[in-house]
Amino acid sequence: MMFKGGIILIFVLNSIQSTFCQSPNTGDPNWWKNAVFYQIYPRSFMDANNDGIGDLAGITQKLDHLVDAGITALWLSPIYKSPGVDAGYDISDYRDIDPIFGNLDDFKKLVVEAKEKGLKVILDFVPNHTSNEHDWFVKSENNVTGYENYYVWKNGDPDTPPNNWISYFHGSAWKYSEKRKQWYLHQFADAQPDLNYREPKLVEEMKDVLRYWLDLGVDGFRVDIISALFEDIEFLDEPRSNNPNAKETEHGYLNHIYTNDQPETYDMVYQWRALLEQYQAEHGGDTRVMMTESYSDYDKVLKYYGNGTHNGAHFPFNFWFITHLNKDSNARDIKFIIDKWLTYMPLENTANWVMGNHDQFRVATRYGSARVDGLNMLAMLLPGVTVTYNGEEIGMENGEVSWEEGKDPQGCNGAQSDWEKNSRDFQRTPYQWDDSVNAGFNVGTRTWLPVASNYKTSNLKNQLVKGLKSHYRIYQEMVKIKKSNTSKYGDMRTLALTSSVLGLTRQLRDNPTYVLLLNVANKEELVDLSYFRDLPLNLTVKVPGITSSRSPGSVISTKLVKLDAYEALLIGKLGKETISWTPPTRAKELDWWQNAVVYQIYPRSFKDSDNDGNGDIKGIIEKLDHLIDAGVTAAWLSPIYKSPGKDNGYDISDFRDINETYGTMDDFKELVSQAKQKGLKIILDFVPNHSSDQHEWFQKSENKEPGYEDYYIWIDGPSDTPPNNWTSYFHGPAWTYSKKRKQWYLHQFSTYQPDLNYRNEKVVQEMKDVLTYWLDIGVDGFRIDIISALFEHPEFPDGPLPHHVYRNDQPETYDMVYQWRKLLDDYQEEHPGDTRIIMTESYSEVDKIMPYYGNETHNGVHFPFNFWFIQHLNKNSDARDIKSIIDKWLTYMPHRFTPDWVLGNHDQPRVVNRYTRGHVDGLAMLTMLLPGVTITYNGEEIGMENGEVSWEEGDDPQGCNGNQEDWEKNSRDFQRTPFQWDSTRNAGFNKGKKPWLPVAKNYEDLNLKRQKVNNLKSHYRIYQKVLQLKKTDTLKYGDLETLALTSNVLGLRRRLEDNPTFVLLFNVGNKTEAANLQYFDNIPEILHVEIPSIDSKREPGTSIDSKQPVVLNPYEALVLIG
Ligand SMILES: [Ca+2]
Ligand SMILES: [Ca+2]
Ligand SMILES: [Ca+2]
Ligand SMILES: [Ca+2]
Repeated sequence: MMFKGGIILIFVLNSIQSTFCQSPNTGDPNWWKNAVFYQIYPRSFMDANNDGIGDLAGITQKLDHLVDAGITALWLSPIYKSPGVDAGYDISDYRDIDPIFGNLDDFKKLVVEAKEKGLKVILDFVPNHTSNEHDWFVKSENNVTGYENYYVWKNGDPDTPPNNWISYFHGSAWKYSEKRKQWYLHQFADAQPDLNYREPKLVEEMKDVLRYWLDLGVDGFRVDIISALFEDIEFLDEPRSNNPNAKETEHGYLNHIYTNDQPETYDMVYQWRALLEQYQAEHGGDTRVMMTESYSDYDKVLKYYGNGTHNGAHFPFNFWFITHLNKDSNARDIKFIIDKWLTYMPLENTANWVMGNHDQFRVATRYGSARVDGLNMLAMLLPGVTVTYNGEEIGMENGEVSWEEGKDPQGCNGAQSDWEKNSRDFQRTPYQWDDSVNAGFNVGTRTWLPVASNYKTSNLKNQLVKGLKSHYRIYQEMVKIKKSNTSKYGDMRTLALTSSVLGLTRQLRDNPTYVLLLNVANKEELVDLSYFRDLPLNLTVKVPGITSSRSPGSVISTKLVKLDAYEALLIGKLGKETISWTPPTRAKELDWWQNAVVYQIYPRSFKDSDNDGNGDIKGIIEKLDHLIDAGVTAAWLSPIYKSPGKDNGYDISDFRDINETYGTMDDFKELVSQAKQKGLKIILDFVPNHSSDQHEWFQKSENKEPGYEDYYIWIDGPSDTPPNNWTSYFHGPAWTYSKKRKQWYLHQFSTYQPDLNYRNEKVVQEMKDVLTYWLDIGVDGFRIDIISALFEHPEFPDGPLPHHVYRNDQPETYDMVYQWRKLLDDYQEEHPGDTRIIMTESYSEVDKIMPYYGNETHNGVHFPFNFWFIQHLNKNSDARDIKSIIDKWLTYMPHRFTPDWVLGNHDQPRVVNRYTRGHVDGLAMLTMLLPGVTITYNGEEIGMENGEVSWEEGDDPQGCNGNQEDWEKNSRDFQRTPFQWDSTRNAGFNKGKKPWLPVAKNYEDLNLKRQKVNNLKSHYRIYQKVLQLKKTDTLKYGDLETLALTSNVLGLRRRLEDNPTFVLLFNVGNKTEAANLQYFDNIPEILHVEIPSIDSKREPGTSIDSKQPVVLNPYEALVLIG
């Protein structure tokens, strides 16, 4: 592994706020930013009066446990007066305590004692609805003056609800009131009518409720199900969701576009935040905080933080460890989910990590008890707020609650057969304090839910025994570490060290370093920590998980660490000791291809030397100096083999000969020879899946000539019924009937492209010989066309349409790729010289792509094309989208491999058309500054646009074989128009016959010659300059950090000790943006503009003060040096 650090996500926490001045009168504004919030479920925490139900006096008794654990704030699930239809979430008086928990005096006592012990108190705030027994509802239902509009009332026929909205608890979200002769809305149970926030009196009433509790000394609120607050004012029916599993009466049946996350809801959150700030301004003291609950998609959730002009919640709960991860998740999944929150969250905000709560199965149950320590350690070491549900600190498991014993309406109201799935009682059983009767929860005769049967062994008291490793002791140690400056202000880096081991480091200059290693798999793993640059050679074990065999204080080498199954380990180094920093290493010189720029030539459109209208090999030879001038490493030629041309040369009739349109074998040899002299590599397209039906192999096979019978995939069957339901990539069945052979043959592409049969060893050997043949001629490698289609399932089962499980990415396909790699490696042994490479084309999902790199025992391709800039990004993508896509490849790619970045090719609309012209320079800079290989399609270096090709002029079968009205959508001719060399006729492509496709109209303005004029800012000059940077040691070996500095400004830094640092700032939006470079840790004070994009007003050499905001024009991109 050469490149160390690309896979690293840098997240700078609070480095800006780290020097805040604390004045005694204003309290501590930042106490919450690194806090542990502890959720208490009051019914189950501690029962002081032995009636079987936990209570406020019980919580007060147990405050010392929270102090001992190191908790910052306790958050109480609802304790308000309630008939208890929904476990206290149906409130009948917002200003009073339910008698089962005690009374207001008990609450005041709790607050006073908590404050004395340095604990903050957070209350649940349930604003969406009240109980139907609330005084307001009773008055509203009776139309009492002033209360008429406190709830959401609608007229309508008593038999027909006002619209199709469905409640969270099944069935219509409307209930008819016989008293008022109107319907009222309830997004939850019908005993929970929704409050009407369009009524100003109600808004004020609820604000008064907040002030009431603030006056009683609470430190903030957790806001229940904020997403449901407002509903759209039109009350239109909601559309169906795409959830096929949801029944008609279930909430998931509809897409909640009118009842969830409405714009007015965000506004109300901003108003409440303003109220909290105002309250603090008037009353002093520490910051009062607000945290919100919603399970919406990330774009909806993150808006609760605020919108840039208004502050919202201090943090919306991050439930992704609950909703996106489970016991089957691997280290890459975990890393990606962490990165994603940090990427999409604006940098000025504070992250948070929730592992569990009263609505979710216990962590030990969801993830497996062997992972409890690792997850607690992770939640603590991640930057920001940690939220713990009571009992998780001792690794409590789900309790056993039978149908008869059940209390949760979500379980009890459903079918008994769904009990285990629906009920939330299992995670609500009483806290296990000790091994006495009822686990110390009370000394009475009963408990409202049964105590879990394992309480005799699994309880806090046992875990407090001195000298014994326990979940609790580990939790406690981690809370201490969380309070360190390293944890508060240090850099964070995460790496999937293997697919099973997550590594996380926190580092801060002159402070201790912490490294968490977390093996989530049930098998031993070996990891190399030198993938984290700058770690000391030896680290000391600080906190081992309870299954770890290591003792605190033992020293381990970071070179190679062996982790047992499920082992979690926190290792570190004290800041006071002398740290022996590992110098940045260039362990091994990069091989030529590992930071290459591969330039794709589309031969027919590149340069026509004999004026017949088609580009050719001699034309490429003429233009080799352009490639040298641009600085590219290798030219990859789209197919130039003999072909009837039914699919642009991808239908090959002789794998060992050259298409006469392009020239002769001698021309090709001349090209290879001249390229070598100029130091340029030549890569050929290799099209292994199929041949042309004109290939002699196919003709022999169709005639059943001995030896050739099984070169293709032949199947018996009646002539009017294809063997199965597979369709071709080019529409219609994937099978054609041969009248000659009276059998069907398979073609995943057109009928003229029969699939070769790789289950025939002779075919395998023939194609290997083809590779050797071209290697002998001197090519430097191969780009393998549509590798995913190589093998099909041997039994040809019907499959889901169109291209699916049985004929893409079959296990045998990977194996064939590994065989080809071995062929190249063996060839290398026998014919020394520069490495010959293979790269593969497939548009498959991430889990299917990565195995092309190889597995633990075999090397595969040097790199599979990374098409994600094509597939997942476009002109609407913001900086976070781009960062997240980069992170994803680097996370899921095993470290020993080399990443690559493809912006375009002959099958995709031009970059200018998929993005905008404004993006051209920034994307060139970005894909060159990223580690690994950059792939350029010819013409992109000058920012060519899609040409204009009419239906009549078209050539591409994908367009021509379709309907004329789909021409613009289907045809790939637009991105294949001739290269624009200069402003002479035919753009310098030739001086003769009309080119095979028309030259784009803009060629007189947009051509290479114009862009090469000295001192003119041009796409080409920028491409050329940034390509030169790619050859520096910094870009070869340096760390990579990416940050979404704002939602539209992407920041990227590459740095290497004793070398210049390069920073890219790229505004991907069409508005002016100010970026704060201080989010990069240790950024040089002064940087200089190295390369500005063509629209930038900044000149090269301009200095940039990194302490000042850098204002970027729309689409402005700058490479800075420092
Ligand atoms: Ca009680
Ligand atoms: Ca509502
Ligand atoms: Ca020609
Ligand atoms: Ca195939």
